[in-house]
Amino acid sequence: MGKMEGKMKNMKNIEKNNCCLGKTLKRVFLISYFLFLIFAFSSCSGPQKTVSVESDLVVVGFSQVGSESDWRKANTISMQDAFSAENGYRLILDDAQQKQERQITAIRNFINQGVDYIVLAPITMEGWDTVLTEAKAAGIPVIIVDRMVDTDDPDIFTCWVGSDTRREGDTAVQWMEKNLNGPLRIMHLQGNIGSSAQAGRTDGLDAGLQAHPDWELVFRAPGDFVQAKGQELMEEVLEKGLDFNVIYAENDNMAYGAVNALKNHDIVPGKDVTIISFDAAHDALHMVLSGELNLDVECNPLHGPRVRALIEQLRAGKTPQKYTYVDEVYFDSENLTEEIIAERIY
Ligand code: GYE
Repeated sequence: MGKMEGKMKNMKNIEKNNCCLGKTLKRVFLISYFLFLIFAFSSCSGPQKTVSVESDLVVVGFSQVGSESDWRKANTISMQDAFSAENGYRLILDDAQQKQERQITAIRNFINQGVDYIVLAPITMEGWDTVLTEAKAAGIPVIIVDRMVDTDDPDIFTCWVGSDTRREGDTAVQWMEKNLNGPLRIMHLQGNIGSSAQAGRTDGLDAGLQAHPDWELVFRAPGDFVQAKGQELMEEVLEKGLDFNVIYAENDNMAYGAVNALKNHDIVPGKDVTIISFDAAHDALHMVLSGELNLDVECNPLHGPRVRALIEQLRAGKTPQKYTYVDEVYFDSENLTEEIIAERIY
């Protein structure tokens, strides 16, 4: 092979190599482009998918009173479980920390966000007309849960579910009539003044006081359903040296506080003093069994599935019953057992 021929061959090889290199580059480019398209499409469809899944969820704004008691905490959990994403809901939970202004702000935020339903556990009965009229004008159904609202226009809310707290008070009074011998000197720890839970239980006791001249009200003050406040009030009463033989605590947490205060003063709860409470939370029921509490009137906090059932009726175009009262019982040493406590969720 001559020199010239050799050079030509080398040139061809270089050309051939260049050509292969070009093809390879082209391939790499095409593959990258292809991969880029796949990535671009998949990343486009990602968020779209999430949005469409999310937009299928029914949005519920829930204005909760606070977390003042075991009852309230159980109630919040019940709502969160019932309105989970698996059940097709997105729950926006607002804890108002026992302040009505915060509940009103929360409802206005729900209206601005355009939620599908508003659920309100109202701290007090009064003061809802304006904001609920705003919700109605925005076309958002409002379900009231647990406590009542007091309004001249019941059309500003769709329906209500909760406890008959006046009946709970009457149950306690009937139990006192049957189980205690007068004269009674009663020390009364009240819940949030102006809430239907307080009003019902207080009205029940007042009717009892009216009917029994040998029942005397020694002390009455609000402990806002909070354990620490119940204990503080009880300490105050003990320091004042007031004489009493019954404590009527409008919820379990205030009863726990009262029991602690009695123990601090070497008074035996349930024996030296009869203690009546409301809610029937697990810890309180154990105290009924051990004899530290004498009566616990049940107040059921498991409203989540009940509120969901109401919303499901509304979604199906039905008109739910305006008021739904939950059936409740009471517990004392006569009817309570470990098995009963073990079966109870709350
Ligand atoms: O008894 C109390 C809670 O509104 C029925 O509120 C509810 C009451 C309940 O904090 O423990």
